[in-house]
Order: sequence, then structure tokens, then C-alpha cells
Amino acid sequence: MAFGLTKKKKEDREKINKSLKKTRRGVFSAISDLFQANEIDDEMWDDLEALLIQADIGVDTSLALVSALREKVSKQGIKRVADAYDLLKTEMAALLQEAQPWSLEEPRLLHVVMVVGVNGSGKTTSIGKLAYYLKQNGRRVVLAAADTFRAAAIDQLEIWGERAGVDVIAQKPGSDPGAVVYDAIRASQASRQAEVLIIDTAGRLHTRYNLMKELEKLRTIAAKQVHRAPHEILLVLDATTGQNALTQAEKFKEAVNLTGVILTKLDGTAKGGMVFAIQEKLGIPVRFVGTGEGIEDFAEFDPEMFVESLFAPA
Ligand SMILES: Nc1nc2c(ncn2[C@@H]2O[C@H](COP(=O)(O)OP(=O)(O)OP(=O)(O)O)[C@@H](O)[C@H]2O)c(=O)[nH]1
Ligand SMILES: [Mg+2]
Repeated sequence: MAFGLTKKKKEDREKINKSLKKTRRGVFSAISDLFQANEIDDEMWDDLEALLIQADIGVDTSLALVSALREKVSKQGIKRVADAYDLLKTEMAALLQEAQPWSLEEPRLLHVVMVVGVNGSGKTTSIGKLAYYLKQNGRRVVLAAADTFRAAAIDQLEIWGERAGVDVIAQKPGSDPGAVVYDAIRASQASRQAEVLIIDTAGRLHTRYNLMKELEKLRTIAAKQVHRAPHEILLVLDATTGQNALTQAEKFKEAVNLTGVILTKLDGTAKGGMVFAIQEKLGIPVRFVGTGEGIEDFAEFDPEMFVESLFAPA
């Protein structure tokens, strides 16, 4: 368990359940209905394949999943539809990688987390929620306002810092983001004795300045100051943007060594199945999900819990 959150598991389950309401009502309830049939036949498998693809699971993954299921059902001599349904859920959860726990126990090593993504995806909001989440779990957190392009971006992070009750290291709008990261690491290591530093970055893809080059620069600055930093580079993806989010993700993956995804706005979409497509396309785990606009609308991602929620009764 990443942050020793056993107590919070139940709460996380409720948040995920609630945010998946739209997803569940759509294709996933049709999939559940399929398994109300009396017997397992070819038609059921064909329908399942079509529905999985419709559920934004990704074509390759859907085909592979159904073919693996069919094989297991036949090899294990499964006859009951209910058993095939259980197997589907198990196999779906197995497709999703579980994120590695953070090594926060090493006393003097600052854990540096860089948060990247296109504008509007929910970076700053997610950083606020993550800071709060860590703080609730007894971690000392500092935020770095390395999105220096807009004064509003710095203000927004400072507001989230206040809400979460953590310090924010910022400079004037327009200042060098690299200098902000440098200062923030120094400050985190010195007087503030932080355990986790979370870096907010700019998100514009379509302007003249080269976002990817800048992210690489920030990464290098962190690496020079802290052993193996940044320890995490989290990509924030807006679930409501579907395929578009996946295209963005590939660009970021080419530029920096992503370690995980924060999937936001799960509450505003029926595209919860995207979690599988992210796994297929990026091969990196979803680490957190955003389940609303409030500070507590955030949960650690857990494959089994997620799949259970997808198929939970509406
Ligand atoms: N419903 C919902 N809204 C969210 C979630 N996460 C973020 N938002 C909203 O998405 C909008 C954009 O969020 P920001 O955090 O400002 O996004 P950003 O990536 O920092 O944007 P830039 O700084 O412009 O690059 C805000 O209105 C947030 O309230 C979520 O999980 N659910
Ligand atoms: Mg922002």
C-alpha cells in the first residue's frame, strides 16, 4: 500500500463508485446484462467483444481479452455464465497494472513528483488534492509553482496550498521555471524538511515555446539536486476528452519518462473504460483518479476496486 491507507480504502471505494455512475449506466450495464443469459455461446462472445470496444477499452485489448476468456472457459470446462462473468472481472483487473508504492520511508531523501499535462487537464487541482491527501496521511509536503507563465496559475496553486495546509514556493510571474524548481528543492531540503515536493508545470502545447524541452530542463535540474529525482512524473489526463487524451499522452511519453497517470474528471464522463486504453497505449499505471472538483474528490487507483465499481449494481 502506497501510503498505508488501509483505513481510507472504503472511502476511496465510495468515491470511485460514485464517479463511475455515468460509465456504469452505459456500456458496462449492457455487459452485465449479457451475463444474465442462460448459456455461454458464440453470440455472447461476439456481443461482448463489440461492447468492450464501445466501452473505450481499446480494440487490441478487447480482442485479446475475449480470446483469452474463451480459451480459459473452454480449458477449465466452465459452464455457468456466472463463473464466466467472474472470470471476465478477474481478467480485466489483471490487465491493469498496480502502481509501485512510493519509497517515502528513506529518511533524508526528498521525494520529487513532477506533474505534467496539457492545459485544463486538471494539473493544479490534482496537485492540491494530492497534497491534501498526503498531508492527511502525515506527510510533509511542499508545492513548487513552476507554471510561471500566468500570474493566475501561481495564485491558483497558492490557493490550493492554503486549502491543503502546505507551503508553496513561488516566484514572480514570468520568472524561470527552472529557478523555481531549484529554489523549491533547496527550501524543501532545508528549513521545511519536506518529504514530498510536488512541481506544477505549464500546460500549453500549442504556443511557440517548447513545452517538452522545458519539462526536460526541469527534470535535469531536479536530477542534479536529488538522487534519482524526479521520482515520479505524473501525467494528468482529462477522462472526458477520450481519444484526444491518449494522443496527448503519447507526445508526453516521447518527451519525458512518465511513471504514472492521474485520470481526472471521472465524475463527468461515461468514458471510465479509458483506463484500459491508457494501459494498452502507455503501459504505465493509473495512480490516482479525480472524482470531482473538491479537495477530497481524489482516490488512489486500485485495479480490483475499479473493475468491481464498473460492474457494481447501478
Ligand atoms: N469534475 C471535475 N472537475 C475537475 C477535476 N479535476 C479538475 N477539474 C476541473 O478542471 C478545470 C481545470 O483544472 P486545472 O487544475 O486548473 O487544470 P490545469 O491542468 O492546471 O490547467 P492549466 O494550468 O491551464 O494548464 C478546473 O475547473 C477544475 O475544477 C475532477 O476530477 N472532476
Ligand atoms: Mg494549472
